[in-house]
Amino acid sequence: MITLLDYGAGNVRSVVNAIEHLGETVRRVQRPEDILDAEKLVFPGVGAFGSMMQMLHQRGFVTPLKQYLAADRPFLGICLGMQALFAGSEEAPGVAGLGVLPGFVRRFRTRLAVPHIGWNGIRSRQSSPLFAGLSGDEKFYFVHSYHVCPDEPAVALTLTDYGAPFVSAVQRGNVLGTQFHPEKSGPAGLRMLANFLATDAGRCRPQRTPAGTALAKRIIACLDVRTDDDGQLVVTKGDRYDVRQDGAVRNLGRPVDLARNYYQQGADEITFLNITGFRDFPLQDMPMLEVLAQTSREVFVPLTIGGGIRDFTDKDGRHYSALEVAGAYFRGGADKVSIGSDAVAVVEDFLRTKKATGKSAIEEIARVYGNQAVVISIDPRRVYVPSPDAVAHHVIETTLPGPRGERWCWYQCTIRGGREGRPVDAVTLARACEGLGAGEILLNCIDRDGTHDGFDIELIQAVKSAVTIPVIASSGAGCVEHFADVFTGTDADAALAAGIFHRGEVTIAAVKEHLTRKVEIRP
Ligand code: 1PR
Repeated sequence: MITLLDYGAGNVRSVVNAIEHLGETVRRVQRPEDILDAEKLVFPGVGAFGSMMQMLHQRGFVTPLKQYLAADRPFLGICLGMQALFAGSEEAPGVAGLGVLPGFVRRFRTRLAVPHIGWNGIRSRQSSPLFAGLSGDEKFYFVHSYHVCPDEPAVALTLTDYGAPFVSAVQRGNVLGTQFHPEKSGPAGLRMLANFLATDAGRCRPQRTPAGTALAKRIIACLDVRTDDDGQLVVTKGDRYDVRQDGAVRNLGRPVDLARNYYQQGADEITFLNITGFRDFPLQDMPMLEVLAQTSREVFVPLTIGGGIRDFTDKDGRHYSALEVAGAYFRGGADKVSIGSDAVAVVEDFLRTKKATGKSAIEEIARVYGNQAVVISIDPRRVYVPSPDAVAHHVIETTLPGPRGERWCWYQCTIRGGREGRPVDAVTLARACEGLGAGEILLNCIDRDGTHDGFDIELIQAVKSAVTIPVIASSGAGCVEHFADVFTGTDADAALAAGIFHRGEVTIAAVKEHLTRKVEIRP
């Protein structure tokens, strides 16, 4: 029996799912005494350092937790749950941590993007029960802006490089902590969790210790989901966003089955887009929440869900905020939500008024769940113009001239699944959303969607060079070479594809094999 310290701040479902998947039962701490009764305690910190400590105090958990840790009983802190062990954090000046390990938590000082999001490696510094069965070449999923700086070098269990080395796991006796999320780190993460759960795990080192580690470029499988004409929830796929063939919605499979298959093939992330979310309200579309719940029981990599994340008033006059919709998705097992049409409306308002209201979906969700949880899905379409100053938008020079030989174009944002063009360009939208608190851009391209012509390199590089947050290149992948092209031709952080995976034309494993030794990837 594993005891889970859940102080009610958010989604710890994926940790529960991972532990149950490994055959253990989970009991949640209800009362302070439950901490001292634990055989093994897992503490997946969620949210921000200050609010975490406040809630631990309010619920009377601090004293028993310190007693438990002082007695050197088995403990695994994950992310913020590891940071809590230290004296305090720059994230919450003046708030004391548990102070069990000497040292402090500091924000990354690097020219690289912060938060540090994605799959990175570890370099072991000592032996540990966590390492049984690891080769040392594995990558684990990170998402954080702060990292621990222990005063005692001996507690550093692993280092990871991001601009400079930082301590990515700690160990003192039976007290262990990881900055990365084992529950979201695929088979390697499950292995590490299983090692913690095992009663007889001896200490060892991974087979090798790499000289350095690097953040991987991510390969993402995207599932566009909607109900077909028979009312079944299916994965569909558009051709330049037209999902109908001979009048019927294309049906390429069942969402949970495909997601499981992509996880097994090595997808670094899975994205679900509820493509009719703009007209149906997701909280009345419970099958989508069920898809998410089922997927998160079997798929241990980050899950993003989008479609219909906006304020909504139902027919009885009940108002739901975008934050409530997002909250339902996070509780259902999502790690990130993606906002499409509503982001365009927010940015149009922002450009008109030059003021952030603090109340937009982007700002509110980022405030409560963190910037890294907010993805902006952009659906742009190329518009050719005769000269760079023909429109008041971000115009780029193109190597693919237009029908009248135009050498210039801009990328018009659309809403409602490409049905309506709006007077804002993709570069401006991405930059504004970053300013409002978005953590990542999912950059589609209607002209390329479903074409197999390759990613729109010009669009991707224009957006990537305008923001510091990660950009996911999407639309047009037709073969493994296109993934190498997008990673060598742009600074995209991830590449997403749909049609070629759904039709079995290319597997994720084949993409990774092609990228090996050309691009840093998760093996
Ligand atoms: O506007 O917040 O409700 O979100 C709706 C979401 O649904 C948006 O993220 C929007 O991109 C998506 N969406 C709406 N209509 C469609 C459609 O296809 N008719 N799908 C749609 C967009 C685009 C990609 C696709 C890639 C890769 N899908 O995600 O997966 O283009 O495809 P490929 O590899 O086959 O080329 P809101």
